[in-house]
Amino acid sequence: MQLSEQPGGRRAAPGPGGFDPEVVRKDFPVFEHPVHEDKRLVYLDSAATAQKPRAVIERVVRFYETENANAHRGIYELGERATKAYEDARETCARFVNAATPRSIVFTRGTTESINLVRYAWGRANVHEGDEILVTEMEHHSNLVPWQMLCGETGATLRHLPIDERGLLRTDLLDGLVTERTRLVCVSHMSNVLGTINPVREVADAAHAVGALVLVDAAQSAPHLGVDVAALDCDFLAFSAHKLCGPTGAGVLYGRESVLEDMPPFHGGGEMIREVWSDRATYNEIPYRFEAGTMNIAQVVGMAAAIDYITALGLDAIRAHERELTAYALDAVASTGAEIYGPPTAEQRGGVVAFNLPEVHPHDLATIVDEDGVCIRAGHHCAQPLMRRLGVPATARASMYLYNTRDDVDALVASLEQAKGWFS
Ligand code: C6P
Repeated sequence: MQLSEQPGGRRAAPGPGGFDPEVVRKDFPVFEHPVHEDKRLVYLDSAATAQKPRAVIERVVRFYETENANAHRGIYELGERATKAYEDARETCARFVNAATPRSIVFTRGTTESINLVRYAWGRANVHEGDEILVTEMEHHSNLVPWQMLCGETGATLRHLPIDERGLLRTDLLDGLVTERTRLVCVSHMSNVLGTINPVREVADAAHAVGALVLVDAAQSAPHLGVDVAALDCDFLAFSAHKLCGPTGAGVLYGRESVLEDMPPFHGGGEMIREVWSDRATYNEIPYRFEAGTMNIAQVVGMAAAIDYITALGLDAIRAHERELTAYALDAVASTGAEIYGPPTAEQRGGVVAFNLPEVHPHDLATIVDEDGVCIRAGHHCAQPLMRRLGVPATARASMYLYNTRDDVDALVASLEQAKGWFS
């Protein structure tokens, strides 16, 4: 962690439990810059993308200034520095998800690409007519549309695990929905709309009992809860750097080593090959078999710096802070008369609060609160089937992270109250 110096060179004192969001906030240069000329930035859209601490920005700059070359190409010293930074990042990611080996870590551009890699490389080889893929009713389009496409290509059937009225997964229905025809179960660890934290291990056990594999969309959980692929017992897990304070353009696909070993490549091109003839090629070992062409090296290095940053702060401390802030936000937003979607308690959800104010379109709401420097997202949040299940076309959504404080929630609520006044 890069603790910010206070004026006079003293470090700010940490709050109870050693975690103080006011101190953390100072690590993020974006908060030094007002919006709308003089408004304090109230950033409540971290589920879309997180802000970047100085440690990450400086690491990317240092890479470009002192290590920049292509990875796994140049045998000169600069090239070796780039390769080392890139491969060190793989080890950081392996430790972060508790993978047994860095060979299980494939770099991608983010969660969406990670899931599409599985769709193409694993799906085309393993999913056939008559097979079934099970997804949940709360999936982001990234963990839904690729499976619709794969089913369309192969003649497999897509099935859906419903949610209940509180936005919790109906795991009681797993027995009937996971059958000997099921090849893959795809589940989000934490919903980007409802915030629901799903019982992934229970889903994985049901899938494995019939020989199916499990893919976990950890886009929201990796930054806020941390993930442990051994404890989850998943076969694939995907996340993006940009939601955990890292750069855009980098992400990870974790794959169980034995599963990756048996998978054909995704993209064809440089570095993913062992030997090439004019009419055929043999392929590299894992994970390089899945990393064709020049990768986003600086972004991957920045992702490792982001992981170092959040792990130094402690995922448990981040989660405890977000749980406390979410409980506060659930009460505060409810006090405006808004309808809130998702589980009722902060224990069951991450720091995401999707809501609607009666009679106010969420897009209008987001535009109005922006005038006060408050950034929230409005829309379907790339989860249109879930919106239909909730019976709404769209919601507003406030999402919190390690740098948010009660002041941010208070600013949102004050702005919502003002917006209500305009529409009454
Ligand atoms: N959700 C949101 O505002 P990418 O874009 O590939 O980094 O992540 C896709 C993705 C996959 N799964 C979940 C659960 C997600 O939340 C996201 C991204 C953002 O909710 C942008 S739509």
